[in-house]
Amino acid sequence: MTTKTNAARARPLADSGFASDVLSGLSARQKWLAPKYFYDERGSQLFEAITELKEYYPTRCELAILREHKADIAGVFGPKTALIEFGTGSTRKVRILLEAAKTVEAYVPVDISAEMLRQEAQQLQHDYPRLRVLPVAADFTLPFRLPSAIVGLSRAGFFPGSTIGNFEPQDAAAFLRHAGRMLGAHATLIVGVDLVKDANILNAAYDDASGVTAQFNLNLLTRINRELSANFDVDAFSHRAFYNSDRRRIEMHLVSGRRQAVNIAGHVIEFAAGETIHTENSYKYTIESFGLLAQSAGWTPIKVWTDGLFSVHALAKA
Ligand code: AVJ
Repeated sequence: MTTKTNAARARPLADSGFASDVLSGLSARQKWLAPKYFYDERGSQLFEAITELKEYYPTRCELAILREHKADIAGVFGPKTALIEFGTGSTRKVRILLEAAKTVEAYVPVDISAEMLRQEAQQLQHDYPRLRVLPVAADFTLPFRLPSAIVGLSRAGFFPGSTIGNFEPQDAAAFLRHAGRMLGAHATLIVGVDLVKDANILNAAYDDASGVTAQFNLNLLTRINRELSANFDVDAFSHRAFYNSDRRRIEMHLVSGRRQAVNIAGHVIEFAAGETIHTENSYKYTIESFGLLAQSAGWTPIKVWTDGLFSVHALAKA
């Protein structure tokens, strides 16, 4: 047995998924990496900084829509409701709904990052002593077991942030179907969705003047260097983001500034000058196109709140 095999065996399971995803993505003809890997500690901090940029409107718009319409949004929940949030980073958004949603008796934040989840749940429980806060550490895209303490409550889902934009449209439909199965009959679902708009606004939001989004994108290479003992020369790559209007998506890439070879976990990956790694898609919808997608996945659009830039949809089981 070689030393390399031993090293690979010795890695904790959680890392081996990252290593094999990176190696398979960088072995494809169009090199690519999954955007979920942006969010190590530094990446999460950089994303927070993105949400404060003047060019990055989605977070600000969604918060304003939630604040302005919280009573209306809470109005779609049943009389005794368990609110299940898919992929809770922070509880900042759900807190706005909880202020208005007096019929919510239990809150189930679901997130893969167990430590952040525990802290957020504990703080929320402290602030809402009468709410049953029941965190579930799980990958929200896969089936998970709901806490037995919510039996007898009607169920509503919450999926803010336009995270759904990271999925290919067919995967977004598959996710909505999965959420429908998890929530059961008569459920409702509140989803935040970024809208198609002028390409200049979109391009600025993903290529800000101060370069924070560039740092966020490039941090993926720093993370690979650290966690997979790779040797990317991060300065030899640059950030590229543009709106692909045919596919209604922002694409983010990392562009190799020169021909180069990189070692990653004992493998060699070669780059031509100008070759890119496709690191993210952020799909944009119209109110209508998202409604159709939801319908194709077993949901009926019942209400939508928008400021023209961003939208919050209420869906009910078809
Ligand atoms: C967290 C997926 C909603 O697509 O706008 C922000 C991620 N990427 N700037 C988005 C992101 C670059 C963000 N989502």
